[in-house]
Amino acid sequence: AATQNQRLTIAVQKSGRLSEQSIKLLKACGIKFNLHEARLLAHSQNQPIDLLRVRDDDIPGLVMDGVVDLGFVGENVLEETRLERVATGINADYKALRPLEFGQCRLSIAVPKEDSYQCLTDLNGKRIATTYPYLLQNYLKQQGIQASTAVLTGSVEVAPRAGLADAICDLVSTGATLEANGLQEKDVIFTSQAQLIQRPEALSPAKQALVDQLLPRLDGVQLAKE
Ligand code: PRT
Ligand code: ZN
Repeated sequence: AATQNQRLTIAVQKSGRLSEQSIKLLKACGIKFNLHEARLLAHSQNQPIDLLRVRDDDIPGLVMDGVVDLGFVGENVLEETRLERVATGINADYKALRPLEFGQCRLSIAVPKEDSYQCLTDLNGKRIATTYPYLLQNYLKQQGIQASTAVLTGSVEVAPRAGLADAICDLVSTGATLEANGLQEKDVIFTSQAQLIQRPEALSPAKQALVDQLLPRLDGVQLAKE
């Protein structure tokens, strides 16, 4: 495990919306990687740093469990994992190091365009399809709404048409997917961007020194982009 390893282990999404910019940011910080292979682990050529390339959903848990030292992940996935772990009594601690300037999106409730939806209370007794049941139920509870959920890990936007749910709660960036599926965005329940997070327990002095060197570089790269 990373905890015994003297190399700093960083989890990044293997292939998806956050992969390219996570790697690009690390490269801009001067860490060299060769990523041509379909390997799980990629060693840096110039630093004692390894990249672990996994599904984004696995990254918060790997960091919270200390299996890896750092992780690049969307706040939506991070907060969903945290809420799920808190609800099931599993350690959900982590250190937030930096918000990152990519992966921006929002988690929103949307309903079919022809729906007579006026306000959130119209969702009482309804079923909402989502990939984020903890974030959704947390929000509904705060708002005093009782609605059930249908958990789907993909194709959430087709659930109303398929008769599986009355509404959806899904990630939105441009809104094109909602539009293409005859849905309209009603309530934004969570706004998200990518984050760099660290495991809760202290790192070895050598690894901490690497992180202390990485963060100012990362700040410099992000500042330069503004
Ligand atoms: O395979 P793996 O599990 O690693 O990847 P994944 O398919 O679960 O995730 P991926 O790569 O789609 O997204 C990774 C992260 O990118 C998300 O967790 C968010 O933090 C962030 N992100 C930013 C988005 C979007 N924007 C986004 N638009 N994630 C998903 N979408 C989807 C959304 O679910 C919907 O299907 O894009 C569609 C809506 O986009 P618009 O532009 O049509 O509104
Ligand atoms: Zn995922």
